Amino acid sequence: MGENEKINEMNSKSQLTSVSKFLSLVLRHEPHRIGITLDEAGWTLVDELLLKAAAVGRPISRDLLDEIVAGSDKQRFAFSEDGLCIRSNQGHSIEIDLDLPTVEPPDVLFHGTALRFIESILKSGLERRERHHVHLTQDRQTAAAVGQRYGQPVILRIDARAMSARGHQFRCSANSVWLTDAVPVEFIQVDP
Ligand code: HQG
Repeated sequence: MGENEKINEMNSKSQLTSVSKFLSLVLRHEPHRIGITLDEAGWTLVDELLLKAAAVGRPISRDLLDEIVAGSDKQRFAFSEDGLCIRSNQGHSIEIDLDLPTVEPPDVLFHGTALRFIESILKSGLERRERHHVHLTQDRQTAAAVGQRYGQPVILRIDARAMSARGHQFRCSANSVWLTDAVPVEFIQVDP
């Protein structure tokens, strides 16, 4: 690959990341920022989203949007069956109901966090903080990457089977993020 092609590829990747972050912001946290509304399940009209984004100086082509929805490493967003609406698959802080059924979790789930949070987590368990749920993953690698966002990563191993046996409920988002209300300390082990 030539130098120019490399630069073009880097530019288009950083454009994808930047638009994806913008979409996370308006589809999970602050739709009012660009004057869109989400329905009770988090959906908004694609055409309106694109118009309003352009109006605030963040134009997104339909092709780019399709690429982000189809190709995002984490499948953060989804189109409705008729293709008219879009929503974030998880991660909201605003009040919406994704309407996911409760399901039996795998025996073990992981949560990636930072070393500086450990003392507090081992006192009060995992809390959902700004989001609707505590986010867990089946994949250790993913947990490590999430933990890395905050500093020195620590991976927590969650005894999901025991939690479920004690009546804690689990849901799984369309992009395979496991969601639960809270994880009490007794189900948490620091993964070596
Ligand atoms: C921590 C990404 C101290 C918790 C990922 C985390 C995820 C505590 C932070 C999604 C605590 C909350 C969500 C306690 C929890 N004391 N700290 N008692 N309880 N914490 O961002 O799970 O890229 O709300 O460990 O894949 O980090 O956005 O949650 O560090 O699915 O699509 O408080 O974000 O997806 O942080 O990340 P967050 P998270 P996207």
